[in-house]
Amino acid sequence: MKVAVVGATGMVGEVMLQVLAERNFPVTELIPVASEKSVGKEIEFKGKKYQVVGLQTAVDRKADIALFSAGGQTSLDWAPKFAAAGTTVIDNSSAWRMDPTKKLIVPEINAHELTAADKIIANPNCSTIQMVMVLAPLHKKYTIKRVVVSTYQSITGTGVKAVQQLENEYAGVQGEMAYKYQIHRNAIPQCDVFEDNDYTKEEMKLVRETKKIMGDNSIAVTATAVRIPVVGGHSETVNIEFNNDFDIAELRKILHHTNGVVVQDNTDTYTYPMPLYAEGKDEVFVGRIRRDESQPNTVNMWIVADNLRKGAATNTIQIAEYLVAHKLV
Ligand code: 2RA
Repeated sequence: MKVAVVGATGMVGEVMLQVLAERNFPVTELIPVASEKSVGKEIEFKGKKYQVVGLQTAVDRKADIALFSAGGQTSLDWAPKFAAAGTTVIDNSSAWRMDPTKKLIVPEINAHELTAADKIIANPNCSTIQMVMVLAPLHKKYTIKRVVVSTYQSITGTGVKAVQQLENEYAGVQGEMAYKYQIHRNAIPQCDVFEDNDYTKEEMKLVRETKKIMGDNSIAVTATAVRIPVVGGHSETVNIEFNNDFDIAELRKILHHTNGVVVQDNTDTYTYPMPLYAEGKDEVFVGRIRRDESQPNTVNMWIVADNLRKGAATNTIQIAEYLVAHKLV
Protein backbone atom coordinates (compact mmCIF):
# COMPACT_ATOMS: atom_id res chain seq x y z
CA MET A 1 0.00 0.00 0.00
CA LYS A 2 1.22 3.47 -0.95
CA VAL A 3 0.29 5.50 2.16
CA ALA A 4 0.36 9.28 2.54
CA VAL A 5 0.35 10.75 6.05
CA VAL A 6 -0.85 14.34 5.76
CA GLY A 7 0.31 16.29 8.82
CA ALA A 8 3.17 13.83 9.32
CA THR A 9 5.17 16.24 11.49
CA GLY A 10 2.28 17.06 13.84
CA MET A 11 1.41 15.37 17.14
CA VAL A 12 -1.20 12.97 15.71
CA GLY A 13 0.81 12.47 12.52
CA GLU A 14 3.80 11.26 14.52
CA VAL A 15 1.58 8.82 16.44
CA MET A 16 0.10 7.61 13.13
CA LEU A 17 3.60 6.73 11.89
CA GLN A 18 4.32 4.96 15.19
CA VAL A 19 1.07 2.96 15.04
CA LEU A 20 1.52 2.09 11.33
CA ALA A 21 4.87 0.56 12.25
CA GLU A 22 3.64 -1.11 15.46
CA ARG A 23 0.70 -2.76 13.66
CA ASN A 24 2.87 -3.64 10.67
CA PHE A 25 0.39 -2.01 8.29
CA PRO A 26 1.35 -3.11 4.72
CA VAL A 27 3.11 0.12 3.71
CA THR A 28 5.09 -0.40 0.50
CA GLU A 29 5.72 3.32 0.05
CA LEU A 30 5.32 6.09 2.65
CA ILE A 31 4.58 9.66 1.57
CA PRO A 32 5.00 12.03 4.56
CA VAL A 33 3.16 15.28 3.80
CA ALA A 34 3.24 18.60 5.61
CA SER A 35 2.92 22.33 5.03
CA GLU A 36 5.41 24.11 2.80
CA LYS A 37 7.52 25.16 5.81
CA SER A 38 8.25 21.49 6.60
CA VAL A 39 8.88 20.33 3.01
CA GLY A 40 12.30 18.69 2.73
CA LYS A 41 12.40 17.71 6.41
CA GLU A 42 13.53 14.14 6.90
CA ILE A 43 11.47 11.65 8.91
CA GLU A 44 12.27 8.04 9.74
CA PHE A 45 9.78 5.18 9.32
CA LYS A 46 10.69 1.56 10.03
CA GLY A 47 14.39 2.34 9.80
CA LYS A 48 14.11 4.12 6.45
CA LYS A 49 14.43 7.89 5.91
CA TYR A 50 11.78 9.79 3.90
CA GLN A 51 11.61 13.40 2.75
CA VAL A 52 8.51 15.39 3.68
CA VAL A 53 6.69 16.59 0.57
CA GLY A 54 4.02 19.22 -0.10
CA LEU A 55 0.36 18.55 -0.74
CA GLN A 56 0.31 18.82 -4.53
CA THR A 57 3.34 16.51 -4.84
CA ALA A 58 1.51 13.99 -2.66
CA VAL A 59 -1.65 14.20 -4.77
CA ASP A 60 0.40 13.61 -7.90
CA ARG A 61 2.00 10.48 -6.40
CA LYS A 62 -1.47 8.87 -6.23
CA ALA A 63 -1.31 7.11 -2.86
CA ASP A 64 -3.74 4.27 -2.21
CA ILE A 65 -4.66 5.74 1.19
CA ALA A 66 -4.08 9.18 2.73
CA LEU A 67 -4.33 9.54 6.51
CA PHE A 68 -5.09 13.18 7.28
CA SER A 69 -4.44 15.08 10.49
CA ALA A 70 -3.80 18.58 9.21
CA GLY A 71 -6.75 20.70 10.31
CA GLY A 72 -10.18 21.24 8.88
CA GLN A 73 -9.36 23.77 6.17
CA THR A 74 -6.57 21.64 4.70
CA SER A 75 -8.98 18.69 4.66
CA LEU A 76 -11.72 20.72 2.99
CA ASP A 77 -9.27 22.05 0.37
CA TRP A 78 -7.24 18.92 -0.30
CA ALA A 79 -9.15 15.74 0.56
CA PRO A 80 -11.28 16.11 -2.61
CA LYS A 81 -8.10 16.49 -4.70
CA PHE A 82 -6.61 13.30 -3.23
CA ALA A 83 -9.94 11.50 -3.77
CA ALA A 84 -10.12 12.73 -7.39
CA ALA A 85 -6.66 11.22 -7.93
CA GLY A 86 -8.01 7.86 -6.72
CA THR A 87 -6.71 8.04 -3.13
CA THR A 88 -8.99 7.01 -0.24
CA VAL A 89 -8.79 9.67 2.47
CA ILE A 90 -9.34 9.00 6.18
CA ASP A 91 -9.58 12.40 7.85
CA ASN A 92 -9.10 13.23 11.53
CA SER A 93 -10.48 16.77 11.34
CA SER A 94 -14.10 17.74 11.92
CA ALA A 95 -14.41 18.93 8.30
CA TRP A 96 -16.39 15.98 6.92
CA ARG A 97 -17.82 14.33 10.06
CA MET A 98 -21.34 15.73 9.82
CA ASP A 99 -21.45 15.76 6.00
CA PRO A 100 -24.43 13.50 5.18
CA THR A 101 -22.53 12.02 2.22
CA LYS A 102 -19.55 10.97 4.35
CA LYS A 103 -19.21 8.02 6.74
CA LEU A 104 -18.16 8.65 10.38
CA ILE A 105 -16.47 5.44 11.49
CA VAL A 106 -15.45 3.64 14.67
CA PRO A 107 -14.51 0.24 13.21
CA GLU A 108 -15.80 -1.82 16.16
CA ILE A 109 -19.21 -0.17 15.72
CA ASN A 110 -19.96 0.68 12.08
CA ALA A 111 -17.11 -0.28 9.74
CA HIS A 112 -19.63 -2.51 7.96
CA GLU A 113 -21.13 0.69 6.46
CA LEU A 114 -17.99 1.25 4.38
CA THR A 115 -17.91 0.59 0.61
CA ALA A 116 -15.30 1.07 -2.11
CA ALA A 117 -17.21 4.20 -3.12
CA ASP A 118 -16.22 5.94 0.13
CA LYS A 119 -13.24 8.03 -0.92
CA ILE A 120 -13.37 10.49 2.01
CA ILE A 121 -14.01 8.83 5.39
CA ALA A 122 -14.26 10.81 8.64
CA ASN A 123 -12.55 9.77 11.87
CA PRO A 124 -14.68 10.93 14.84
CA ASN A 125 -13.55 13.29 17.57
CA CYS A 126 -11.37 11.65 20.24
CA SER A 127 -13.77 12.24 23.14
CA THR A 128 -16.63 10.82 21.05
CA ILE A 129 -14.74 7.66 20.06
CA GLN A 130 -13.99 6.55 23.61
CA MET A 131 -17.57 7.20 24.71
CA VAL A 132 -19.35 5.40 21.85
CA MET A 133 -17.06 2.39 22.23
CA VAL A 134 -18.85 1.86 25.56
CA LEU A 135 -22.30 3.16 24.59
CA ALA A 136 -22.72 1.00 21.45
CA PRO A 137 -22.85 -2.47 23.07
CA LEU A 138 -25.04 -1.17 25.89
CA HIS A 139 -27.44 0.52 23.44
CA LYS A 140 -27.82 -2.78 21.61
CA LYS A 141 -28.78 -4.56 24.84
CA TYR A 142 -30.73 -1.96 26.84
CA THR A 143 -31.60 0.89 24.38
CA ILE A 144 -30.15 4.20 25.53
CA LYS A 145 -32.56 7.06 26.20
CA ARG A 146 -30.19 9.79 27.44
CA VAL A 147 -26.47 10.37 28.07
CA VAL A 148 -24.96 13.04 30.32
CA VAL A 149 -21.19 13.29 29.85
CA SER A 150 -18.51 15.47 31.44
CA THR A 151 -15.02 15.25 29.97
CA TYR A 152 -11.64 15.91 31.57
CA GLN A 153 -9.47 16.37 28.49
CA SER A 154 -5.73 16.09 28.01
CA ILE A 155 -3.85 19.14 26.78
CA THR A 156 -2.43 16.98 23.98
CA GLY A 157 -5.83 17.32 22.33
CA THR A 158 -4.97 20.97 21.73
CA GLY A 159 -1.51 20.19 20.39
CA VAL A 160 2.14 21.07 20.93
CA LYS A 161 1.42 24.71 21.84
CA ALA A 162 -0.65 23.60 24.85
CA VAL A 163 1.99 21.14 26.05
CA GLN A 164 4.55 23.94 25.78
CA GLN A 165 2.26 26.33 27.74
CA LEU A 166 1.97 23.82 30.60
CA GLU A 167 5.73 23.19 30.64
CA ASN A 168 6.34 26.95 30.70
CA GLU A 169 3.88 27.36 33.59
CA TYR A 170 5.55 24.53 35.50
CA ALA A 171 8.86 26.30 35.00
CA GLY A 172 7.44 29.72 35.85
CA VAL A 173 8.31 30.95 32.34
CA GLN A 174 6.01 33.27 30.38
CA GLY A 175 5.45 31.90 26.86
CA GLU A 176 2.90 31.61 24.06
CA MET A 177 -0.60 30.79 25.34
CA ALA A 178 -2.66 28.01 23.76
CA TYR A 179 -5.49 28.79 26.19
CA LYS A 180 -7.09 31.97 27.42
CA TYR A 181 -5.99 31.13 30.97
CA GLN A 182 -3.23 29.34 32.86
CA ILE A 183 -3.73 25.57 32.65
CA HIS A 184 -1.24 24.58 35.37
CA ARG A 185 -3.17 23.94 38.65
CA ASN A 186 -6.35 24.82 36.80
CA ALA A 187 -9.39 23.33 34.99
CA ILE A 188 -10.74 25.28 32.00
CA PRO A 189 -14.43 24.61 31.19
CA GLN A 190 -13.93 25.39 27.52
CA CYS A 191 -12.63 23.05 24.80
CA ASP A 192 -12.72 24.84 21.41
CA VAL A 193 -14.94 27.84 20.68
CA PHE A 194 -18.49 28.56 21.86
CA GLU A 195 -21.46 28.06 19.53
CA ASP A 196 -24.63 30.18 19.57
CA ASN A 197 -26.26 27.83 22.10
CA ASP A 198 -23.47 28.51 24.65
CA TYR A 199 -22.08 25.01 24.23
CA THR A 200 -18.55 24.57 22.86
CA LYS A 201 -17.80 22.90 19.54
CA GLU A 202 -16.26 20.03 21.52
CA GLU A 203 -19.48 19.52 23.49
CA MET A 204 -21.61 19.62 20.36
CA LYS A 205 -19.27 17.08 18.67
CA LEU A 206 -20.12 14.67 21.49
CA VAL A 207 -23.82 15.32 20.92
CA ARG A 208 -23.93 15.23 17.12
CA GLU A 209 -21.30 12.57 16.35
CA THR A 210 -22.68 10.08 18.89
CA LYS A 211 -26.07 10.07 17.15
CA LYS A 212 -24.49 9.65 13.69
CA ILE A 213 -22.11 6.84 14.64
CA MET A 214 -24.80 4.93 16.53
CA GLY A 215 -27.37 5.64 13.81
CA ASP A 216 -30.01 6.77 16.27
CA ASN A 217 -31.12 10.39 16.52
CA SER A 218 -33.41 9.50 19.42
CA ILE A 219 -30.47 9.22 21.83
CA ALA A 220 -30.44 12.42 23.92
CA VAL A 221 -26.92 13.62 24.72
CA THR A 222 -25.73 16.59 26.75
CA ALA A 223 -22.08 17.38 27.42
CA THR A 224 -19.65 19.52 29.38
CA ALA A 225 -16.05 19.46 28.11
CA VAL A 226 -13.27 20.55 30.45
CA ARG A 227 -9.54 20.91 29.83
CA ILE A 228 -7.21 19.74 32.61
CA PRO A 229 -3.40 19.69 32.95
CA VAL A 230 -2.98 16.00 32.02
CA VAL A 231 -1.16 14.48 29.03
CA GLY A 232 -1.97 10.75 28.98
CA GLY A 233 -5.52 10.81 27.69
CA HIS A 234 -9.09 11.99 28.03
CA SER A 235 -11.31 10.95 30.94
CA GLU A 236 -15.10 11.11 31.04
CA THR A 237 -17.85 10.65 33.59
CA VAL A 238 -20.82 9.21 31.70
CA ASN A 239 -24.35 8.87 33.07
CA ILE A 240 -26.53 6.63 30.87
CA GLU A 241 -30.30 6.32 31.18
CA PHE A 242 -31.75 3.27 29.43
CA ASN A 243 -35.30 2.66 28.25
CA ASN A 244 -35.16 -0.66 30.06
CA ASP A 245 -33.78 -1.82 33.40
CA PHE A 246 -30.46 -3.61 33.49
CA ASP A 247 -28.45 -5.97 35.65
CA ILE A 248 -25.15 -4.38 36.72
CA ALA A 249 -23.23 -7.67 36.60
CA GLU A 250 -24.57 -8.40 33.12
CA LEU A 251 -23.73 -4.84 31.99
CA ARG A 252 -20.17 -5.22 33.25
CA LYS A 253 -19.93 -8.59 31.48
CA ILE A 254 -21.13 -7.06 28.17
CA LEU A 255 -18.38 -4.44 28.38
CA HIS A 256 -15.81 -7.06 29.41
CA HIS A 257 -16.61 -8.98 26.21
CA THR A 258 -16.56 -5.87 23.99
CA ASN A 259 -13.61 -5.81 21.58
CA GLY A 260 -11.38 -2.82 22.32
CA VAL A 261 -12.84 -2.16 25.79
CA VAL A 262 -11.12 -3.10 29.07
CA VAL A 263 -13.09 -3.09 32.32
CA GLN A 264 -11.00 -1.90 35.29
CA ASP A 265 -13.52 -1.87 38.08
CA ASN A 266 -12.97 -3.09 41.64
CA THR A 267 -13.45 -0.81 44.62
CA ASP A 268 -11.92 -3.38 47.00
CA THR A 269 -8.58 -3.12 45.16
CA TYR A 270 -8.92 0.55 44.21
CA THR A 271 -8.99 -0.54 40.56
CA TYR A 272 -10.24 2.08 38.08
CA PRO A 273 -8.90 3.67 34.86
CA MET A 274 -6.57 6.68 34.93
CA PRO A 275 -4.95 8.58 32.03
CA LEU A 276 -1.50 8.06 33.54
CA TYR A 277 -1.89 4.33 32.81
CA ALA A 278 -3.95 4.59 29.61
CA GLU A 279 -1.23 6.59 27.83
CA GLY A 280 0.29 4.73 24.90
CA LYS A 281 -2.43 2.05 24.86
CA ASP A 282 -5.15 1.50 22.22
CA GLU A 283 -7.94 0.22 24.42
CA VAL A 284 -10.79 2.18 26.00
CA PHE A 285 -10.78 1.67 29.77
CA VAL A 286 -13.98 1.75 31.83
CA GLY A 287 -14.56 1.62 35.58
CA ARG A 288 -16.51 3.12 38.50
CA ILE A 289 -19.51 1.30 37.05
CA ARG A 290 -22.40 1.81 39.47
CA ARG A 291 -26.17 2.18 39.41
CA ASP A 292 -27.39 5.80 39.57
CA GLU A 293 -29.48 5.60 42.74
CA SER A 294 -31.21 8.89 42.00
CA GLN A 295 -33.33 7.48 39.16
CA PRO A 296 -34.31 4.09 37.63
CA ASN A 297 -32.66 2.40 34.61
CA THR A 298 -29.55 4.60 34.92
CA VAL A 299 -25.84 3.84 35.37
CA ASN A 300 -22.74 5.93 36.06
CA MET A 301 -19.26 5.10 34.78
CA TRP A 302 -15.79 6.52 34.14
CA ILE A 303 -14.17 6.11 30.70
CA VAL A 304 -10.50 6.77 29.89
CA ALA A 305 -8.50 6.46 26.66
CA ASP A 306 -5.34 7.81 25.05
CA ASN A 307 -6.80 10.57 22.86
CA LEU A 308 -3.86 10.45 20.43
CA ARG A 309 -4.19 6.69 19.89
CA LYS A 310 -7.71 5.20 19.98
CA GLY A 311 -8.96 8.80 19.93
CA ALA A 312 -7.15 9.55 16.68
CA ALA A 313 -4.23 7.62 15.11
CA THR A 314 -5.17 4.04 15.98
CA ASN A 315 -8.84 4.45 15.07
CA THR A 316 -7.76 5.95 11.74
CA ILE A 317 -5.42 3.05 11.03
CA GLN A 318 -8.02 0.50 12.11
CA ILE A 319 -10.31 2.01 9.45
CA ALA A 320 -7.48 1.61 6.91
CA GLU A 321 -6.95 -1.99 8.04
CA TYR A 322 -10.66 -2.69 7.49
CA LEU A 323 -10.51 -1.19 3.98
CA VAL A 324 -7.52 -3.38 3.10
CA ALA A 325 -8.96 -6.54 4.69
CA HIS A 326 -12.24 -6.11 2.79
CA LYS A 327 -10.55 -5.12 -0.49
CA LEU A 328 -12.21 -1.70 -0.46
CA VAL A 329 -8.97 0.01 -1.56
C1 2RA B 1 -9.39 18.32 21.80
N1 2RA B 1 -10.89 16.68 20.81
O1 2RA B 1 -9.14 17.49 22.67
C2 2RA B 1 -10.20 17.94 20.57
C3 2RA B 1 -9.35 17.91 19.34
N2 2RA B 1 -8.33 16.96 19.39
O2 2RA B 1 -8.98 19.49 21.82
